Amino acid sequence: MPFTIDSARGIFPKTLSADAVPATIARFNQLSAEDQLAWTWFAYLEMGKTITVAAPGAASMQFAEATLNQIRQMTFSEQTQVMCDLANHADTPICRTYATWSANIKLGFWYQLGQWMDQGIVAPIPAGYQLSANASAVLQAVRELDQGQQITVLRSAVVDMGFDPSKLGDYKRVTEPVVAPKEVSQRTQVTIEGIDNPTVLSYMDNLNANDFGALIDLFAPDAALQPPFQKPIVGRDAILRFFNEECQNLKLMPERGVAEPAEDGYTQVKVTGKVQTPWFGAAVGMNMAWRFLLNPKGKIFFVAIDLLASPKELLNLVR
Ligand code: 45D
Repeated sequence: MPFTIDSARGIFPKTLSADAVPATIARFNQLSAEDQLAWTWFAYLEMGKTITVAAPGAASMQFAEATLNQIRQMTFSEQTQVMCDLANHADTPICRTYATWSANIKLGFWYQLGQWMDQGIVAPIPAGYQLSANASAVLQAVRELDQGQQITVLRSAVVDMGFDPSKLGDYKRVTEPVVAPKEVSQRTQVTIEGIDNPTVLSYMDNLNANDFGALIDLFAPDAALQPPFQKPIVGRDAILRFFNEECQNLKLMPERGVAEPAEDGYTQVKVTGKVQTPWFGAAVGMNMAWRFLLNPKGKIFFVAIDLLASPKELLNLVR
C-alpha cells in the first residue's frame, strides 16, 4: 500500500516527544483570564532569571505599533481589560487585529507590553496577586520542564490568545517581510553523523540560510510538514507560506541520524539535534527530531519535527 500522510506520521514510532508540553498547555487553558495573565507574568519572570528574550527585530514590533500606542494611551483599568479580553478570546477590535498577526508579531507585541508593565507604563500584575491553587500547580509543572519545553509553553500561550482567526472570515494576514536568503559566502553546511542523504542535508542548509525558494523545491507537490504538537501542513503553497511567516532565522544544529529503505522505494530518515530560535539565540537549544519520508525521486513527501521528551532522546534512533 502506498504511503499516505496519515501513515507517514507513524514512521519511527519510538520517538518520544515532550508530552508534558501539551499537557501543561491544556492545564493553562483551564485557568481564568486573570490567572492566565498572572501565570504568564510569573513564568516569564522566572524564566528571565536564567534566560533572557533577545530584543525582537524592529520589524515584528512595527506591525503592532498602532495597537501598542493605543494601549499605551489607555488607563490602567482599560489596559487590564484589553489583556483579559485577549486571554478570553473576546470579540473586540483589538482581539480581531491580534488574530491577523503572525506568531512573531504576537510575541513582539507581548514582549513590548511586558517591558511597559515593568516600567509602569502598562498596568502591572497587582503586587501580591495570589495565583489560584490550580495556577500555582501549573506554574510548578512548568518549572519542571527543560528550557526548550518552557519556551514552547510560553509561545503557545501567546499564539493562542485573541479572537479565533478561523472566525474572521476573509482577512489579510499581517506578517514580517521575508528576509533575503543569506549570501552564498555567509552560508554554513551541516554534517550529520550517519547521514549523507543530499535532500536531508540541503533541507538543513537551506533552512539555515533562509533560502525558502530552494527549500521548497526539495518537497513533493503533495508533501506535508508537521511542526511540533501541530497537525500536518499540507501542500507546497501552505508549507512555503509557513516557512516565510514562521521560520526566519532559525538555527538547525542536527547531530546524528539513520536512513533506511521503506516500502515502495521510499526512504525514511530520522535525525536528532538542537534547534535555536532567534528569540533566545544560543541561550536555549531545543532537543529536536526530524522524521523524513522521501519519495522514490528523493523529494520530501513528509517531515515531522518533534520536540523531544529529554536529552536522552537525542540518542534514540531506533525504528
Ligand atoms: O499574558 O525544521 C507578559 C519548524 C504577561 C520548521 C506576557 C522548526 C502577561 C521546520 C509577561 C507580558 C518551525 C517546525 C503575556 C524546524 C501575558 C523545522 C508576555 C522548528 C503573554 C526545526 C509573554 C522550530 C512573552 C522551533 C513576551 C521548534 C512571552 C521553534 C514570550 C521554536 C515568549 C520556537 C517567547 C519557540 C517564546 C519560540 C518569545 C519555542 C518563544 C518561543
